[in-house]
Amino acid sequence: MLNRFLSRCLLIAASVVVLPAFAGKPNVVILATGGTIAGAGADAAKSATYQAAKVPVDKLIAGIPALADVAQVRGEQVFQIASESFTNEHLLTLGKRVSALVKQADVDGIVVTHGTDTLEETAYFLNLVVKSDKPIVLVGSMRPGTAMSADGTLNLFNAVNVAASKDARGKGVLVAMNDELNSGRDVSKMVNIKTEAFKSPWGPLGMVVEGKNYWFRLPAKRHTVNSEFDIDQIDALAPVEIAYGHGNVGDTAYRAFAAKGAKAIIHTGTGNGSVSNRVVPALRELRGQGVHIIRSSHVNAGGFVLRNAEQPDDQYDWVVAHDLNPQKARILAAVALTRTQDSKELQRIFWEY
Ligand code: DAS
Repeated sequence: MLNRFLSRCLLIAASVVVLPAFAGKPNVVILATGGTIAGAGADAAKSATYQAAKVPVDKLIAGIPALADVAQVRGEQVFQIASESFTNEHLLTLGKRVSALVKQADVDGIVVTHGTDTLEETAYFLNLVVKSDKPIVLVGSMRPGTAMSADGTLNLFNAVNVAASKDARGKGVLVAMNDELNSGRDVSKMVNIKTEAFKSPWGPLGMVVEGKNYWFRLPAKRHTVNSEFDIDQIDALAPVEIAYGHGNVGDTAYRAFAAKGAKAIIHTGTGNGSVSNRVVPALRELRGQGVHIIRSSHVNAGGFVLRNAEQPDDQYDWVVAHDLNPQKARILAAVALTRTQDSKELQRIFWEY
């Protein structure tokens, strides 16, 4: 009897002692996947010569003591790779881990540290399939932590601040780089040698300065809790490939992709997603064989492809990618094809997401 009484007292004392240390601090989980933010080089004067995906998540966290003032932070090393090597399987594994964590009452926000090369693809993917309004913030860096004026530390500090913020809820997946907060849908890596690398054609959603978020606009397209897609119901993504349009282009790549089983081909067109007259017959033939043709643009500051402008999309039964760049169009097509093969449904999805 006495033992039980004493053990109860100890339990209450322990909870009182531990709680104040983190009383009121949001719980943020950092999922690390590699990239430059985990990179290391031999020379502080060389910001572009280093090895990506070397520093483990616990060392990244330990390198920013100020995080303890922001949130109760813990890390998980999901992968340790350069992001150009991401596959659909990596996306599914990461998406399912994020989905499991955001369901937990003791998780208030998620940060994903990620290589910058395909960060925009992962951000858009999570924006489409994770059904939660909790902040999910992707972050990377353009310089390794060993370089002078490395940007990763402040980027990660900002990302944790945003993930711990109530005002970041319901805004879709966010990308925190260079003090800016961009939508995971819109943002793309526009420059590969500046810390100001990530831009959205339609502008950032906001900024984070000294740990405070300043919002200027909200996402207009469907995302997260308002999405019809759910990672918990997706076990494989459809094979979708991207072919690049240019002067003197032939139809070899398109035919090769179809032969390898592509369910859709993203045509990266010039201008308004234009298609060379040397390629149109092959695309019409492939459409007839059931392969979806989706016209995007390689205009990188904001391609905007309209139906039946450069090509008779209604007659050919093709889809247009709206303002999505080719790599984001691939993500959306790969997710959409898990639910529909109908081209009119695909076009609705491209207008709405
Ligand atoms: N190779 C790049 C990547 O992992 C490094 C980086 O910029 O993060 O995406």
